[in-house]
Amino acid sequence: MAFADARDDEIARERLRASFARGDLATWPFDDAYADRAASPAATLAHARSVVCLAVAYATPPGRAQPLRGRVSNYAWSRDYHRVVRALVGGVARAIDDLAGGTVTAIACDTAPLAERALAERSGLGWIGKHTNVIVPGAGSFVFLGEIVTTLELPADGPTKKTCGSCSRCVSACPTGALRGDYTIDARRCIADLTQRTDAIPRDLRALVGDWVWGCDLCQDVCPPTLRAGATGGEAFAPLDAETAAPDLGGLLRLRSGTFKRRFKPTAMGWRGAAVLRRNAAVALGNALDRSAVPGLAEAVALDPHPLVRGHAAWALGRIGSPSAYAALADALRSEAEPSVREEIVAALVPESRMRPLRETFDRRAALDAREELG
Ligand code: B12
Ligand code: SF4
Ligand code: SF4
Repeated sequence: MAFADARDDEIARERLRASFARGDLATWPFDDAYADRAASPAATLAHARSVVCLAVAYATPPGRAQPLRGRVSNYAWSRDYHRVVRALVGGVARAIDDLAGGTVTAIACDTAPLAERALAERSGLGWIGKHTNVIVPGAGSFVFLGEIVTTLELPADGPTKKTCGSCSRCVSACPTGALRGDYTIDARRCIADLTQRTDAIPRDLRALVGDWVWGCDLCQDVCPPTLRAGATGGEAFAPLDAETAAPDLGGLLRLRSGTFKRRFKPTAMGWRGAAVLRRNAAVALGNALDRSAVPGLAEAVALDPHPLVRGHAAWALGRIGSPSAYAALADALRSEAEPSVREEIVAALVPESRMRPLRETFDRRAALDAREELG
């Protein structure tokens, strides 16, 4: 726990604005007005004077890659952290209110428009690493942040002098090149973002998602202060069960609302719905390059009720590329009516390397036609 004063933070505002202007957070509804609010604790609580910053360690022993099973980030395999952290932070806030004899606090964790990392850094709770997560000395970066904004004046702590120094292990470990190494991230390339967006995962990034079906821990798994800290998370952050921590990909591809509500709704994986998880299973199965996945993917491309899932199953079949995968794609093309899925099926049947000469022929033909037309 550490204290910051509640003044507007010009530096955080400019960093947020710059990142939105670059389009780094284009999959989020963030704009300059959001940056203004996030940099100003008084927007969370009028007449705010101080912010109590808390870090709650959540690392439990990491999962291992297993054949035909998806990987889930450490933060998402337990009961939804929002409830756990809000209960903890709310308890401290209530104690402060009781002492003050009235409501002098407002709490935040993740969902409030508040620059939580900037506050953690300013209070000295930790420093922002090149993977853009706050690293708490002794606890590492697998920590959730929570804040109590208060009208009370509390003695402010100063920022820590610790830094990443010349280390850049996280930047090298990131499979999608999302981390620039200058403490900024192109979140559009981050697997944590790709696995929770509700539209299509850009085709050129799907192979880089690997076996992750929710979130990603790779940049933190190699971070020296985080490694040194080890599994510091309490029982509340242990996986709900083995299947939630490493779902069988075939089963996840067939996930329907009953199992979704029971298994995933209580976790932080529950907020985007079952179709997003089925889509992620399709991508992970494509990346497994295992022909035993073809029957399940063939069923999904033909029968899944959601076009997003049918489209990504088509991609996965094309990536596996066996004769039975191509047969399933050809069958699906005969019956598919949705244009976006038809486009995915065609792209899967005719990979980019084979499309290029076709396109060039087409472009040459179009150029000749245009020349003829011009006389
Ligand atoms: C949107 C969001 C995401 C997006 C974008 C992440 C991002 N890095 O911006 C996505 C979906 C990718 C994401 C992923 C994750 N997230 Co998230 N996310 C958020 C959310 C809601 C907003 C973050 C935001 O405003 N981003 C915009 C950027 C510009 O703001 P910022 O991250 O605060 O940026 C600071 C740094 O980038 C730095 N900075 C920027 N430019 C520069 C330049 C220089 C020179 C320097 C020194 C610094 C610097 O200063 C900025 C201002 O404070 C916050 C909650 C909140 N309200 O803050 C949680 C939050 C940041 N996420 C959290 C977590 C746990 C994660 C994941 C670890 C989950 C996972 N394993 O999949 C990953 C981590 C991926 C990563 N490398 O960041 C925690 C982070 C805890 C921590 N220790 O830092 C938060 C704080 C939620 C919480 N209350 O615990 N997340
Ligand atoms: S969470 Fe994964 S994809 Fe995102 S920045 Fe870290 S290593 Fe890269
Ligand atoms: S891996 Fe190295 S550079 Fe990246 S955040 Fe950790 S200490 Fe900093």
